[in-house]
Amino acid sequence: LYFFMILRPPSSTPLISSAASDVYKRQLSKLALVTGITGQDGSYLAEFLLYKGYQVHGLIRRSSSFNTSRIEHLYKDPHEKNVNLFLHYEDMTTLDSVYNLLDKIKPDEIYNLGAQSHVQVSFDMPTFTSNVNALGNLRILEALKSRSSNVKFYQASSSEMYGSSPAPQNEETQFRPMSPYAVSKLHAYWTTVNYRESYSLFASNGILFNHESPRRGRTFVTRKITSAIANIKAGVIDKVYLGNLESKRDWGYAPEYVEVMWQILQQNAPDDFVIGTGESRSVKEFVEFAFGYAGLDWSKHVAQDPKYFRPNEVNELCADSSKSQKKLNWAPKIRFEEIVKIMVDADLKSLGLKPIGEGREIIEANFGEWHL
Ligand code: NAP
Ligand code: F7E
Repeated sequence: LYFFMILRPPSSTPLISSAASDVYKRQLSKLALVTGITGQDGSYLAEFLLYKGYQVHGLIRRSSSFNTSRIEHLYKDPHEKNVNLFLHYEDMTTLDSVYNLLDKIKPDEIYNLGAQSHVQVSFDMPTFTSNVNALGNLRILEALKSRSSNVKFYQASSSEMYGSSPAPQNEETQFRPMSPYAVSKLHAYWTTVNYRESYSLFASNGILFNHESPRRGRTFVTRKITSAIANIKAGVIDKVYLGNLESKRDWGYAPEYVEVMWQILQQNAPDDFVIGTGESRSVKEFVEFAFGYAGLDWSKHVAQDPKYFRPNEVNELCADSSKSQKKLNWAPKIRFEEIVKIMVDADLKSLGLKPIGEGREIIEANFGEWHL
């Protein structure tokens, strides 16, 4: 992928041709712009939208090492026929080309997933986190406002915004953020609401609770655990060091959550929706179940290191998704134990080890078509 990008550097000759919007529209039903396309959710969303017949434009940031591994399988040389995925260099901290891109691409839908998404890192890099997460959202909405556009806008809001508010949390629950990440996401949440109400933009928030997958970044706790299990099985490491094992999270399966992002933008009116499974488990429960599934005794391999404790911790998140169930007819298919099995199996397989096997069956039984 980088090979093609280097041949046609976006700054001088973007993957867009000069007759851009006409060329882009072609016979495709819709056109989407996705920030954060190289992330866990962005990569699944791109896959889902391409399956739905969309032309997808993704923003990727310049990096001296590859950051596109999650979308390599979707990318084609733009010189080929029937190319429906286009990438543009951009950074959420500037969004220099956002006006230009809106004019050229004329997207029907924008999914704003680009973020510094690591809560602990946000304590170390608070101003950067706000610049990307809070001001990045504002930069896009300002551009949309000035174009009096009909574009539908999705903001990736987070259950972290609830912070210390007692579980279960729904759309009416008070926000009490406990990290710079949560504060930055709250800024973006309210900006989205404010621009909807002030300028009649179609702008919606998905307040998503934690969602995981084999594509989850390895520094988030679930993937850190499942990846460590595979490495322990392979004899590469003997121990994994974690922080707080008592906090509880509502863990769902990421591919299901990108489907609902799309659904939120297919509503007749913009609105805000909580999405989660309604089941909250502790980090310790995740550890116990994952190690048990792989046939390992967790107490021999898990240790704690104070460096993974946060200055402030969200104790329990658990979604009350009744509004989404009613209005979007949405209910989660994949539950806690199934997610763990899918992730452990995928990490075993990636190291050339034999998966236990149930993970594949769970995906086949619940998905088809776009997510196999
Ligand atoms: P992720 O894997 O960390 O992906 C974040 C994406 O944002 C990556 O593509 C990353 O690019 C991009 N990005 C970061 N900084 C950027 C910058 N300065 N300019 C341009 N792009 C930048 O996150 P995710 O789990 O897919 O989550 C997607 C969105 O949902 C995020 O906004 C996150 O905060 C939010 N969210 C996630 C969850 C969850 O449980 N996963 C729950 C609620 C809300 P690189 O690949 O180059 O780093
Ligand atoms: O932590 C504890 C940690 O980093 C989960 C992001 O996608 O979801 C995610 O944020 C819990 C916390 O996710 C380690 O203290 C223990 O209580 O996997 P995490 P998160 O902070 O919940 C929300 C909804 C988002 O929006 C975010 O973008 O696990 N924990 N030991 C640890 N966490 C990490 N990362 N590493 C540890 O070693």
